[in-house]
Amino acid sequence: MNTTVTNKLAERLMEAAGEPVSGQQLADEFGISRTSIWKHIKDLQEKGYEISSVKKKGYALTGIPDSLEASTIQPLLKTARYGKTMEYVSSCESTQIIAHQLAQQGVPDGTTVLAEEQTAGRGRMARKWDSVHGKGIWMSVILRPDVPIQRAPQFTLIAAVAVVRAIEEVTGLNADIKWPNDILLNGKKCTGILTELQSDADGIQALIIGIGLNANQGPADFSEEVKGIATSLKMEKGNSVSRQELVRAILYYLEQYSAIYIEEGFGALKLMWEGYSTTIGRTVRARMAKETIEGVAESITDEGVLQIRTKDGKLHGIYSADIEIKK
Ligand code: BT5
Repeated sequence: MNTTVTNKLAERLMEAAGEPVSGQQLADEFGISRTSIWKHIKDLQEKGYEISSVKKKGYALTGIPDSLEASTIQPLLKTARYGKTMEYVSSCESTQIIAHQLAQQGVPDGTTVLAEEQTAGRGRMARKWDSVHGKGIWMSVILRPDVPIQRAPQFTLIAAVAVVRAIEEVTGLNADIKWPNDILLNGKKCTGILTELQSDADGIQALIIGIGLNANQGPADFSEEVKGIATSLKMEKGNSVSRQELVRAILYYLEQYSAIYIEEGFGALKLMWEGYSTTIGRTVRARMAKETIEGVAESITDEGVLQIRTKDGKLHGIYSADIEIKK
């Protein structure tokens, strides 16, 4: 069976928004027989699409499977480029690995990799990322911004704002950003962001923005290690959320905010970032590779650098750290 046709058929029925489309019309549009259309419909039903066949009127889509396959997400997209090229796998070690390989093959800006499950999902500094099957959003977006390398780390901040906006829009939940890469709900982590870089003498070749979002896990879905510090949107909201809508919204805001950042710099998005941040104004402990400091997180610069004032009155510019909020 030609899976491209099956996916296109799914898209076509989604666009019809529940209205029946006749088998003959579909056959004409796709240039195949009505029997072939029927076979593709059967295939979609086996994949979990709910399609009713309405007498004399045709096929109507009444439900889509809870999957991150391109065919379920692409019809929803409101982006110009992001997500237009999508790679979906049921299981992989890490979507970052796949994205790095694709980036080297020259895929376009905005190419997105999605997985139902990761067997070796990773965080910063080779930490593990819990990525249970079918309940979270494990995605990597390949960006090809024309900016100097020094401006790469701020994409983590941009992505954080995009994810918080998406969570707000789709679920109504108000999440907070803990600088630089954590998104929290009621103080617990629901999303982590990992920005990796491919560069050469000419500058950035690709940025791989990895987003791990806990959507529909229950407490038992987390490993012992993260149980006490992690949460999911479902756990906070009390009901399941649409992963497809979330991916749609994340890609939308990521495209919007990246464009602003590339054109105008972080300053243009700083106010919004600060509005969502739980870090500014708090006493924090910042653990870095070589030292740990404690002080008040006063502000963030236009370069995305966190400014911490220690008790001795000194101001420290922090580029990356693990932040513990004290009060
Ligand atoms: C991060 O690292 O928060 C970045 C996570 C990025 C994950 C995405 S998923 C798609 C893409 N593919 C990948 O392989 N990775 C990216 P960091 O700040 O270092 O935080 C890691 C820490 O978060 C761990 O040491 C745990 O304490 C905690 N953690 C692990 N899994 C978690 C989960 N599912 N939810 C909340 N916290 C978790």
